[in-house]
Amino acid sequence: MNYYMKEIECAPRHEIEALQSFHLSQQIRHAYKNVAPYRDKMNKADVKPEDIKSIADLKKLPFTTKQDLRDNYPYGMFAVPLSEVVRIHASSGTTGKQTVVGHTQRDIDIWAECAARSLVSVGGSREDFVHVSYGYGLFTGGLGMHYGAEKLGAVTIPASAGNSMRQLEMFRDFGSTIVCMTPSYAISLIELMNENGFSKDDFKLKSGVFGAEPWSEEMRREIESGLGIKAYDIFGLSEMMGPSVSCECVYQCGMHICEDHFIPEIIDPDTLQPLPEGTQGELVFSCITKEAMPLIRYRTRDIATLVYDKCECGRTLARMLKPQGRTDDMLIIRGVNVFPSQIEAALLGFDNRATNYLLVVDRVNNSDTLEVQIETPAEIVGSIADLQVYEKKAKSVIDSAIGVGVTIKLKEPKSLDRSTGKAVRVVDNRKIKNKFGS
Ligand code: DLL
Repeated sequence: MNYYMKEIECAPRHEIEALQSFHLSQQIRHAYKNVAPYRDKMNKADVKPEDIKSIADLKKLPFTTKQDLRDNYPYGMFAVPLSEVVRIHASSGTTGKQTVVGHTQRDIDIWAECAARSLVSVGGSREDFVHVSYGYGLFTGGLGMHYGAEKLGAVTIPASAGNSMRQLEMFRDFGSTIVCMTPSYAISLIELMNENGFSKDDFKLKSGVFGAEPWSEEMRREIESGLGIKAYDIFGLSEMMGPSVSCECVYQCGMHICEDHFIPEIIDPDTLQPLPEGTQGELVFSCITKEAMPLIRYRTRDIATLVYDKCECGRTLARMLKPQGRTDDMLIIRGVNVFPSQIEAALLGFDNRATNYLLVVDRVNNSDTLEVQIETPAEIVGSIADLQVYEKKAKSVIDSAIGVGVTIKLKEPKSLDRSTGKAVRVVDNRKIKNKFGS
């Protein structure tokens, strides 16, 4: 088994915790001294930096939310003078005002090291050709994996997202071995390969790190068979760093968190109380080595589970199991909580070709409706009887998976949008109506 930093990745738990306690107490002093919003919050909670001596004291600290970052837009959460900042990234702002994140040179170096660690944990080495098809720019996917691949010493291919035929030609001509992209973009590329006579045997690809959006085990199987690779999950958020906060290893049983830089917690999003190991809840992170923008108990809104037992790969770093989605993506349909990822799993379990789908939520006569739009498989387009059977079967598997009755709308083949980045899977018309007060 190869590791990028074995001494950390396989350290005994007590050593990891001692390191975290040390960095946490330093970080709290740094944040209290240099970031007014943290100082104000801690004063209000009657906590002083001296009270935080170890990770056991973490629960004394107030939470930080995306709203705090928005309230202090753009630079109010920075802990260093702007002359120390070498890079800025920003979240897309699709759910409100965008949030800005700064990095010092040391922050960038640590990020690159975490990304190199991820690539090694999926079997990468300096012999690899790392093809980066995440978008480059304020989005962290492209530059994050780019710096990691260079740090590793691999051949880095900064393809960025889009221009999809060219991506396939580059896979073939440049000998790409590891790909980095969103899972939904991988699905679009597989479709394009099949339409244009490319075979997975034309490529030397062996693995890929896919993240930036939730994706199911069923989707993993489609990507693995379509590209002839092992597909690994990678997680991160721009507020903390970007990709490589955590990444799977070759055992594909949860993403190892870079715990020397990030302390994870799981809380109940209603009571805000920490939940025990193995319980699903909201993921909270504290960034304990970030210089430019420390994040203390940041509520990610992602729903996940933490496990701490030693992995078969030898790593002792805590793992987060595949995030189910975000609390703000969860749909409440006639009082029932539904995650889009549950529908994806049921749909692909029924028909593995149904990788492009759209959920349209509405309110009709004061009752919620959920329409699942699926592209009709080309083979059954001409047969009304086959279409009816297909629709009925799709409805029955989804209804029983989520416990709510849905409507199926079969769409023309290729009529739904294809994604090069994060796919839009849900259109919630209720939100639009509510905005206007109805
Ligand atoms: O998506 C960073 C990233 C880039 C991660 C490339 C992995 C690969 P943001 O745009 O700030 O950053 O979005 C962060 O995306 O809170 C999750 O809701 C979601 N997310 C990221 N990775 C995963 C994943 C990047 N592997 C938000 N599974 C996070 C599920 C993910 N959701």
